[in-house]
Amino acid sequence: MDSKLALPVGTTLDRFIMRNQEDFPFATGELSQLLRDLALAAKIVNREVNHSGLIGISGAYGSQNIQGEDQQKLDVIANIRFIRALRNGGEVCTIISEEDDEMIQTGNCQGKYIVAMDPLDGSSNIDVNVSIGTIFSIYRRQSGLGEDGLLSDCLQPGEQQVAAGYIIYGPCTMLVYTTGNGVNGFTYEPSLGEFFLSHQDIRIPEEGYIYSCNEGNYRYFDEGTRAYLDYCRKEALTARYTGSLVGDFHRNLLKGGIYLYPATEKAPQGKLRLLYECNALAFIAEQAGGTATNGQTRVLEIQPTNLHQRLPFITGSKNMIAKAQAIMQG
Ligand code: AHM
Ligand code: MG
Repeated sequence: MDSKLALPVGTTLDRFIMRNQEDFPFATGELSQLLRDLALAAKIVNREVNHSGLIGISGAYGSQNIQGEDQQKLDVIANIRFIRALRNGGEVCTIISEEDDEMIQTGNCQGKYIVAMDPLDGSSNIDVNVSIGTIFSIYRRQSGLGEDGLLSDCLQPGEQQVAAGYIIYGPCTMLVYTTGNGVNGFTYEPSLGEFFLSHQDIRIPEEGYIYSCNEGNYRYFDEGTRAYLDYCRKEALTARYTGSLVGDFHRNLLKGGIYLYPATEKAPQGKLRLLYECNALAFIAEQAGGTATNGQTRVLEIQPTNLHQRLPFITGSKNMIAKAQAIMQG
């Protein structure tokens, strides 16, 4: 008999979440349920993403989000799907989303959790069939139960995250997440409708050879950033950049590398958002043995002051980032 036939089918995400919950004797199961709600929304969005070209939902929606960027139809759909799943789940009192100007109150005033999300990141890549992703952060509310969540519940520094993750819709769909106890990756098996554990305890190599940066902005970067990019070219590192943060981050996580989106003359605060994109990826990077900084400060220590705050973002392999910082600081 072919030995592959005898392989077990593997650990489903549900079982994995349940098993981890058993390690915490007083866990009530609410966070587990919340993770399952996110996984359900991910399956639905995965279906929409896969069919988008066929059912007329790729392309622009005709409106702009708070950042003044054109919303794609799938951005809007993904936002609705995730909000609906979290509202129905009941564990979350307040959601903040890259696609919404204000906090979204779910009406679940007994919900202990806050979710920050970018429902569909890399949206400029939707129409051209390049990987896109969902990014999420989960925080415990600080305010008392029984009321809507407060702005202060949403403006917690990243080190307060209780869980964070992303879903990458690529050649296959994966969900990668951490609850502060290492990073695990699950691959979606569409014929069974399940995520299966495929990448256990992911560790980012300390050294790497890939750098991911939009070098088209070279002339708008400061001198330190230009010096670092000159170094990458001199050392003939491998340049890999798709314009989808989740895809670029995921590659570097598995292979070793550095992702940087520095401040530019056009975007002096940087482009990426602290609450919807950077905190989650910083938490995952650190949990996998990597680092994340805005150039001066560890990302997870930054105290947010507004919901849509941006920052320069550098993340990836520990030694590569140390080298980058040394060069950037001259
Ligand atoms: P989005 O949230 O509107 O999709 O923007 C975020 C994206 C990231 O996925 C990506 O790394 C970056 O913006 C690409 O920006 P640029 O096209 O300036 O290189
Ligand atoms: Mg985004």
